[in-house]
Amino acid sequence: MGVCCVKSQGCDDCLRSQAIMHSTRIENVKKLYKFGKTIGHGSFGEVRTAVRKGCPRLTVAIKSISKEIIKGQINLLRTEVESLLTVDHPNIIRLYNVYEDGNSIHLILEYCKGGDLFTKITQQGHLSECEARRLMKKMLMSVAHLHSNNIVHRDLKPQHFLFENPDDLSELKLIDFGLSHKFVKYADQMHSSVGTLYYTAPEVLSGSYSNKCDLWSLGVILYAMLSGDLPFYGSISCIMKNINSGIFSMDGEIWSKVSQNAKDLIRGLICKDENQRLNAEDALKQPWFEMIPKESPKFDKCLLNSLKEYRKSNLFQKEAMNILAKHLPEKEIWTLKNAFLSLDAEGIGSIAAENLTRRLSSIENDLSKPEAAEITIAIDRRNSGRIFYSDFLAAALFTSKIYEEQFIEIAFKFFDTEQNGYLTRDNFEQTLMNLGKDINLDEHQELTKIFKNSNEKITFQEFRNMLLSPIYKE
Ligand code: PIT
Repeated sequence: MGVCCVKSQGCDDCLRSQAIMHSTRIENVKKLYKFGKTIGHGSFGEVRTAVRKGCPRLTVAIKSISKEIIKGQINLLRTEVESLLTVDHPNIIRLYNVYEDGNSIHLILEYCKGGDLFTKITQQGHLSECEARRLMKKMLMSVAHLHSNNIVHRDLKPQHFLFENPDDLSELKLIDFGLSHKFVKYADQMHSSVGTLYYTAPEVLSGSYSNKCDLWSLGVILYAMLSGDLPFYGSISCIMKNINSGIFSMDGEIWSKVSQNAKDLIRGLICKDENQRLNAEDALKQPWFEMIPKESPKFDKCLLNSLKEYRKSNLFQKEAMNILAKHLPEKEIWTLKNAFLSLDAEGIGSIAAENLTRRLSSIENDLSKPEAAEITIAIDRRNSGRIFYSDFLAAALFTSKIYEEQFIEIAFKFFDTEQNGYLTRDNFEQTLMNLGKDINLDEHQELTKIFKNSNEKITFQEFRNMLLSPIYKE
């Protein structure tokens, strides 16, 4: 050990030897980000804004967890990170990266500047049915996505839904996966007591529950949005007694103006019997949501062309576009997001590969079924038979050039971990590893070729060319 290890901010080697997470990047985050104000307190730590050095327009939220405090509960943090890396949905906060230094673990997260749903409800008293419907659909979609990936959140409450920006039509994002949990479908029920009481399902109080507990909480949130009240309130013992009875009222002035369809949905969610309670997919099919116009997917020439060209892209281009896509603000990808959601027939935030293939070959006469399948396979980066959101965006953006050039620089800096102005194969592979992405043998060889072509160092100019003149010649 060197002299620097006496201090907590040691050299890279000593930091590495103190690492407690498996594949996080050992880095002094203060070298990369300039920290700003504190914006919240997530589970186990404080959340601050930060600006990426060299990218003044890239603001992120950083949740820093003290290693001292997390000691003994490191598995909870690992599950939190694992959950965040698994999910990929427009209504779930993005985790960009995880760093570890001498004292802390830092989660680099998407920055939402519109405040939380709790503040909105308290400021407005209660929300209109139209607004509550729009927001509840997004909440259910985020939960359907979690559950389809075998993740249960366990701590849903209005404080954990953030608005991306202060606009009326802002996107809503689910945060705080500190209590999230992987569950095994149809197998063991989960045991332990978590969450905030008001929103907690009766079976959680008794310690044995499934992913259905999230649906109960969403029912309580919907109740709160429409009335500004809580279905179960009072002293702790009173709340627990009422939750256990499952009995609540929707009487009074406010409720007289609420539609029967909305009340039916609340009753379908705040339902004591888990087996009778709606799941997220079925809740989305309830009549209350029929008022929201269904969009049919718009495949314009530009989108179609981009998907077609993406098939010919190399691994480097695919992963770089994925990172770029993840950093684009909502307003830049609004139409692509809606195209994705309208293809998502099940409402679970991923598209079955065969659906995309069918759709592609039906809209484009000169595209054969095998060619359409080839496009789909190229987009299915997880080899899972399902297309995930950021991979779809990456393919849709590939030749579109609808994004501003600054985002190419942001993507480059993301891989340029040593900040030396070029990317090595190590930088690239390490970054993918941190994101939980495995590279197979074929991909390994593909990377060897790509880096060999650039003398083992990819400069920003070369990186930019690969993204802007997409069909990169070998
Ligand atoms: C923001 C703004 C903000 C808080 C957060 C993000 C927190 C995010 C978060 C916290 C977690 C977690 C995942 C995300 O597991 O005010 O952009 O504990």
